[in-house]
Formats: sequence, C-alpha cells, structure tokens
Amino acid sequence: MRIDVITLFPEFIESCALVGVVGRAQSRGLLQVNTCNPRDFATDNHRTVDSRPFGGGPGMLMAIAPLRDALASVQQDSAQPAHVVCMSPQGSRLTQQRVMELARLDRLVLVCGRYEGIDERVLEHLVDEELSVGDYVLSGGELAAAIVIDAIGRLQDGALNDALSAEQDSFNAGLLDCPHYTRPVEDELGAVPQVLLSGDHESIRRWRRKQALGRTWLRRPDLLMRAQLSESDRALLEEFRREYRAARTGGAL
Ligand code: 9WO
Repeated sequence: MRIDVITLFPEFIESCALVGVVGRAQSRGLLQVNTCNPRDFATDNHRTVDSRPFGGGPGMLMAIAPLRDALASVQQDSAQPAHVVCMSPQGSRLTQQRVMELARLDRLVLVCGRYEGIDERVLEHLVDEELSVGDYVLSGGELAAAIVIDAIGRLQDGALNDALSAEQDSFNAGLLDCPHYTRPVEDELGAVPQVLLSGDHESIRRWRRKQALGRTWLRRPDLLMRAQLSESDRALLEEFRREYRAARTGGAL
C-alpha cells in the first residue's frame, strides 16, 4: 500500500513512519509512506502557502493553489485516482472498522491542514472524506495523519497479522482487551490470577473473554450496546457482574 501525505511538515511524518511496526512494514516493502510539501508548489519569491480569510477574523487559511498542485502531483502517479482524506475535527470519527477498510486500498492520500483551516472548496471538490481522530483541536492535521498511518500500517505487516488473529485483536470484536500479566508470578504489586498459570486453555480463554466483557461493561458501555454477544458471552458477563457486585459490597462491609 502507498500513502501520500500532503503536509507543510514532511519531516514529522517521515520520522513517525520510520519507527516500530510501521517502519518495519516500510522496510519489508509492504507499505510506502511518501510526503508532498505544498510549499514546493508555491510560485512566489516567499513561497507563500497561507492566505487571509474572506470575511475577516484572526489567523490565516491554507492557500488553494499550492494545495491543489500538490494533490494533482501525487494523483498523477497512478491511473486510478487515489482516495483523498483530510484530517479534521469536523470529519467523521475514525474507528477500527474504518481503519480496516482503508487498509485494503492500494493508495491513500492524507491532507494535513495548518493555520486556521482549508478553503471549503478544496474540501468539497478535491477531498473525498474528512476524518477526525477525536473531539479536540490540534495545531495541524499531522499528528492525526500519523495515527491513521500507524493504525493502517500495522495491518499491512504480515508477521503481526499472524500473531494477532483478527478475533483476538482488541476492538476487532468490538470489545476492550482483557488484562495481561508477565513475570514474576508474585510481585509486591500483587499476584498473577491463578487461572493464567493453570495450563487449562479453555478456562484461560473463558477468563479472558469474561474480563474483556466486564471491562467493556465498566469502562465503555457504549461499545457493549453495539457488540453482538453470544449466549455464552451473556452468561460470562452476568458472572462478571455478580462477582463485581459481591467484591464491592463485601469491601464495604
Ligand atoms: C479550530 C476550531 C476552533 C473552534 C471550534 C472548532 C474548530 N475547529 C478548528 C480546526 O479545525 N482547526 C484546524 C487545526 C485547522 C486545520 C488543521 N488543524 C487541525 C486538525 N486541528 N485538529 C485537527 C484534527 C484532525 C483530526 N482529528 C482531530 C483533530
């Protein structure tokens, strides 16, 4: 997969795309992250990329021409037009479902705004979709683009895909992840739950599923509402709730 990022800060995106699983996906040729700087398409002596908003008000907007020319230049590299996403708090919220859909594309272009924003006509005519990574305002779209690249990039990596079967991956089932433990078995911070040491794989699977369901119920009831739960899931969640209530009332007495 190829991802092009239209950004005034290409070094930021390039350094993000070099590290960890995403960096490995790039070095293995599974992912290619390119940057394109609108400043390289500015035509005046000062290489201007900002412009004053009509109607007045504080701040500047990104000028149309350098942005349009940068987009045209990355679109020229393939016969089929690439899907163009603009990172924006005005966009629809990014979900793991949308990440999995985007990860199947051959090409993706991420447009990163700076200043107070982008001329609406660029969004209407040159951008296919606006995506938000959360309900907060950043100083630009680059950090949000890095999130998209990371979430997509890890799905391109073959080794990781083997290690995490789709079912086990947090959120793939629409639930939060279960708790994890490593050595030592006994620590001043506490002990590892006995069941994980039992070697009884069916009990371990049930415990993990119960914890995932219980945590989702406690922390993200909105996710639980939308999850498709089997009969055994409902029974496990009821068990969790009963134990949770018992522990709370027991603790209070
Ligand atoms: C500023 C602002 C102020 C009050 C109410 C709404 C507002 N929206 C913005 C805004 O979108 N500013 C942008 C800053 C202009 C272009 C780039 N910037 C940006 C992108 N900030 N945050 C993002 C972003 C992108 C994706 N997901 C979350 C945030």
